[in-house]
Amino acid sequence: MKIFIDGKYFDEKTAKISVFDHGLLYGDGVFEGIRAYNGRVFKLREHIDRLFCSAKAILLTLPMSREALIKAVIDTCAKNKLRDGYIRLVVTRGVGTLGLNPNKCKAPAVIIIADKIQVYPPSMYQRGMDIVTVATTRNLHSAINPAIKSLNYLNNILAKIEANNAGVEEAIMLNAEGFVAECTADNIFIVKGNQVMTPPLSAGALYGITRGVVMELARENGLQVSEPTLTRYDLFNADECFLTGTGAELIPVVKIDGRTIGTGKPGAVTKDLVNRYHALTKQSGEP
Ligand code: PXG
Repeated sequence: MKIFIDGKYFDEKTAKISVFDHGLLYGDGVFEGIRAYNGRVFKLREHIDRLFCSAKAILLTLPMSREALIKAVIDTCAKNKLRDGYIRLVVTRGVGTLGLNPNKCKAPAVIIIADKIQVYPPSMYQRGMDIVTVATTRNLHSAINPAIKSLNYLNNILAKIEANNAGVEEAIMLNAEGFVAECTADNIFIVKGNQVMTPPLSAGALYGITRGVVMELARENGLQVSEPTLTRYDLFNADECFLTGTGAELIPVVKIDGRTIGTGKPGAVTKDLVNRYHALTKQSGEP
């Protein structure tokens, strides 16, 4: 495997960053998780745009232009002959001193890893997931804004551990007001009649790329799409529920906090959106 670090390619064993990198010392940095399908990188420009937005929010000036980053991602896939897989693009604050001050960091580090990912077992896509709400809430907008895809994922990791301790794979995270925000690495949707709903960004959801694609697919299919504030009650009483994310793609949810959702099987709207999503990933993306 060839890994891109600051314009050079390294083997897996020699791809290393400094112990003084503030990405490691403080989680000071931003990242993207991107997928390639059929030799094309899916929604690459959208991911690069979100990376720039995350970087801007943490006052990190990216050392490469949008076009150069796009080219680096595509080149890293090509070097690894990766036609279907997962790309992790990381930008850290770079090497600095012991001490928080980011001004002591000389230059941000850009890392690109092109590999494979399997977030959930295939049987879970067939049967649907069982998920739970956990105690750890999404960050406040006034703390680390939850829209920033930063290297500081400990909040979500804690929520994931709580889900695992409850014997399930994914957690619903509420915001500080008790409204549904999203899951630890996925956005959440419910279906009620011909309405498809997902929490708004103001509720603490990440501006998910897959979320946006699925909203568009649902609209094209004549469904009503909205972003209301949702409570657990709304989830429990939905006809269908599913999660979206670059890693997970689109996965049905059939049980939440012990309540069976709809018929307890992946619903018709969800299955249709899954098919449409797969059809789209096969036909689009950067060459
Ligand atoms: N919410 C959070 C908190 C995320 O981290 C999503 C929603 C879905 O967003 P996208 O843009 O991917 O539709 C994410 C994305 C991993 C992994 O390594 C995590 C994500 C994506 C890909 C891989 O587990 N998180």
